[in-house]
Amino acid sequence: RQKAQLMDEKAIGRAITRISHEIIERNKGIEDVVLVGIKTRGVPIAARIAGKIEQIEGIKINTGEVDITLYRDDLEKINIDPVLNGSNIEFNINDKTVILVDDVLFTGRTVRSALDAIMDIGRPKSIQLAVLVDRGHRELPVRADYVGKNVPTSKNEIISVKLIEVDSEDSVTINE
Ligand code: 3GP
Ligand code: 5GP
Ligand code: MG
Repeated sequence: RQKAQLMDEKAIGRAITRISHEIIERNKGIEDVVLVGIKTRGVPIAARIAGKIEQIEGIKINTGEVDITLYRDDLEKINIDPVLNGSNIEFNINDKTVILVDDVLFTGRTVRSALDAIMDIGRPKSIQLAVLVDRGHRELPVRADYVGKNVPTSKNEIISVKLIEVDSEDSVTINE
């Protein structure tokens, strides 16, 4: 059951623009910054941030992806670790600031697994996290450095993130 729309196309666009500016500001430029999107919807969000940063700074930013599946039978249950299915990072991440990008941050388990995947590949200078929606309920000491929108949820609510690249529309809604 759909309850309310939290973000429309314009709001998502503005959040991505703001996050892009924040990334540039916090890192004093983007010379050493690379992006890694977490599949599925973290990937188009990373691509949009890369496009926006290129628009602002005139520099192309390397963008890769990791594919992590969470086996969660029950939203309320703490579950086994997420599984890394693969990654596509075709550039050097040593001494880079790697910014992980995902659509929704919930327990933090997917991000923890993505951190493992990144550290297997190389030794970044630092790793930061950008998410479109932070819905709370962390089960690990994980926080996002860049947040599109903080959405307090109950555990049985679900945030639906739709992106044009995947779902042919841009919207964030809260469902029950
Ligand atoms: P995503 O691949 O774009 O992140 O996990 C498959 C999809 O199910 C996810 O899309 C996500 O949007 C949606 N989803 C909704 N609630 C959850 C949840 O609690 N865990 C996971 N892993 N996915 C969820
Ligand atoms: P976590 O590992 O932090 O529990 O969950 C993060 C991953 O699960 C994200 O990749 C995200 O896509 C998905 N996820 C968790 N909760 C939700 C939700 O309410 N809505 C959507 N769309 N995805 C969710
Ligand atoms: Mg996701």
